[in-house]
Amino acid sequence: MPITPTKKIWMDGVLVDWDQARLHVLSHGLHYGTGAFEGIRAYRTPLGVAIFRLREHMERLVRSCRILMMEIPYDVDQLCDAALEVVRVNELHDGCYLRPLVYLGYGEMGVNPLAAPVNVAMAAWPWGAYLGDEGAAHGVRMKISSWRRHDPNAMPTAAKGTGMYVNSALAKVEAVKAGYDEAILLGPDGRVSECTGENIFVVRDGVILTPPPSEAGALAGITQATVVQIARDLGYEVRFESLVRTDLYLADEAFLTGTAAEVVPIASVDDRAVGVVTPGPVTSALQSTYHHAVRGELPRYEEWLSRV
Ligand code: PPE
Repeated sequence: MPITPTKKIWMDGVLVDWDQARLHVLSHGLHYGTGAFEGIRAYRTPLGVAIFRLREHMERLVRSCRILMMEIPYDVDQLCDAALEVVRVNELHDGCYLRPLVYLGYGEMGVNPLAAPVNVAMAAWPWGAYLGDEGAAHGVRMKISSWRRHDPNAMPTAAKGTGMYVNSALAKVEAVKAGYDEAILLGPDGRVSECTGENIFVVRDGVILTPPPSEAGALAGITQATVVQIARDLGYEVRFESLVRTDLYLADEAFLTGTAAEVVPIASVDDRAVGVVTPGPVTSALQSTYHHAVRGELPRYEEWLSRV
């Protein structure tokens, strides 16, 4: 998806012009995928633009870096302040997507990362529907990938590490080239893990099921956790449960969740239609409640917003 340039990018504590946000071609992270990132959204609310679940995202960034043994020279409060500043200086009053990135910079070559500098950058720009407006409204066509998700002893699946996204890109390209919108990856044990940039849910007999992230080798999605809470508040039963591919084929409804994607209904998996209408009633209720919560229209979820 194209990027719409804004004015300033925060780099190691300094706001630099968008076009000047450059780094050396021998930066460690570019060669070895040694970095961690977040994807965060801000939305226009009746009381001004607000970042959704900012602190939870920055806490996950810090956890990712702990796993990767990269010491961030900022604490969670400073990272949150930087994010608020980036939205403010770029005057993104209608909302935006934020991309904090921690990466090993220039100065060391060779796999051993320990002496490389840890750099931090944060950019924000307006970003539309990740899987398209049509997908968000009428559902996406999914394909189970021939690529497996990482074995947690090969790649730390709890970390949102930059290098791990080679696996996502391989699966995404395979799905798109075959005419689908998005891929579903199975874990090394054959159970459903997640998608290339989203978690997955199914609805069966009125119960909402989603794979438990750590067992499934999936990222513990903040949108997944948000939707679980919203669903329980709406009175649905929600269970974290392992799924196999036929659970997807036989689901009454299925949907994806992610910061960039938001809540997106699944129309089909491997050319088998999911349910009778897309979106189904449960998906619709969750999609609509999420839409209102992130936009500050539901007082119950006010604590999830950080006003800029
Ligand atoms: N799994 C993966 C692999 C993933 O990348 C994401 C977020 C999720 C699950 C959902 O996590 P959360 O956003 O906390 O609900 N993917 C981010 C990056 C997408 C990209 O293409 O870049 C995102 O949604 O911002």
